[in-house]
This record gives sequence, structure tokens and C-alpha cells, in this order.
Amino acid sequence: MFEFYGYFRSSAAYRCRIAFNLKNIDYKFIPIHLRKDGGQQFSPEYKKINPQSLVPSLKENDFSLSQSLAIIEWLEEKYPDPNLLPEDINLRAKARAFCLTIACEIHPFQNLRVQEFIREEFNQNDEKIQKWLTRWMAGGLTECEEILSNLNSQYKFCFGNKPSIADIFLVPQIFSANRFNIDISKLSNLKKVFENCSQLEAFKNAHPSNQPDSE
Ligand SMILES: N[C@@H](CCC(=O)N[C@@H](CS)C(=O)NCC(=O)O)C(=O)O
Repeated sequence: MFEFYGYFRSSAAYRCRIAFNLKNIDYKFIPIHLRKDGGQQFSPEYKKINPQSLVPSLKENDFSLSQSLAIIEWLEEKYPDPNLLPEDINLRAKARAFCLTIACEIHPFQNLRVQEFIREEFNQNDEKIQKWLTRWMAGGLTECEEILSNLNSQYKFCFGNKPSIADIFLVPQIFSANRFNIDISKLSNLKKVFENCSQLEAFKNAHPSNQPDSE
């Protein structure tokens, strides 16, 4: 059984938890508190596992891995059933692109270290931080909405009628948007997918409020 290092509120760890649940994979959870002790992600022991001092990470014997997308792709290759990528080659590529849109173009702007840097180095207050978050999160999610509406599909999930990596990345991003009071009420495709995912046990059990380190 591998060890999984995460934090209940981390949306990148949340993505991995959904994938573990969809594949019904057991793992040992090791909590890394991002604020306690000055941030447990910065401890020398954890830095050996993840030199970037970010969660999530995974460790199996001498093998350690960071980056949620790499973790999920590793899982997909090791435990292919049920698969988390669409069957169709074009939709599969689109699902990957959708994940990267969230992981590279939205999520980094909300990160704790980024918010703290803006606040401390550039002397910005809550109002300015909120403006920053709204710019990048609302903007990025509006682009995700356009990606799905261009597809013009009747799918229940982003790229098919069963959940894929795209849904795994979308749901935690919407959780973060709600947490930071970003209005997504007009993003009807995203809302539909979010509601459909929220019915599934794998997504429910991965929710931050259902984790052992939840506060
Ligand atoms: N691209 C990385 C992002 C990892 C990441 O940003 N993790 C955040 C929590 S969601 C973190 O550890 N933040 C700690 C910090 O900012 O100090 C992934 O997908 O795993």
C-alpha cells in the first residue's frame, strides 16, 4: 500500500482522492498541515519526498512522486480499470488539455504561497487579494465553460457519460471557487457537471469535509 501525503483543503490532493476512490484503491494517508508549525510542507523530512514543498505526494517504498496529474496518470497505468480517460483519442486529448487548463492556468494563482507573497511583499490587503483571485478564477472557469459549450454535447460529465480526469480536476476547482466567493452561477455547463459528480460516492467521500484532518 502506498502513502499519500495531503491536506484536506488542498484542491490538488482532492483531485487524487477522487481518482483513488473511483478506482477503489486503498492507501495510507499522511496529513501535511500547510499552516501548522510554519507549514509542515517545509519540513526537511517532507522536502526529501517533495522538493517543491507542495502537497500532494505519493510514496511507495523508495519511489516518490509529486504533481497531481502525474500521480493520477501513474495510477491510471498501474490500475487501468476503471479507466479515467475517454476512449476516443480526440476526447482523451481534450480531457488532458482541460486538466492542464485548470492545473496550469487557474490553480497556481490561488496557491497559499502566491497569496502570501502578494500580501507581504507587495503589501496588498484582503480586498486586493480577492480581486486577484476573482480575476484568475472567474476568468479561468469562464474559459472552461466555453470549452465545454463549444463541444455542444449532452454528456453528463465533461467529456462523456462517465467521469474522467477532466471532472476530477473540475470539481476541486469549483470547491475552491465557492470557498473564495467566486460567482459561477452563470457557468451552466460547469454547474451541471459539478452537480452530476456530486451525486457520486467517489466524489462525496473525497470532499475536504470528509477527510480525517478536516477542521
Ligand atoms: N501543480 C501541483 C500543485 C500543488 C499545489 O499547489 N499544492 C498546494 C495545495 S493545493 C500547496 O501545497 N501549497 C502549499 C504552499 O503554497 O505553501 C499539483 O497539481 O500537484
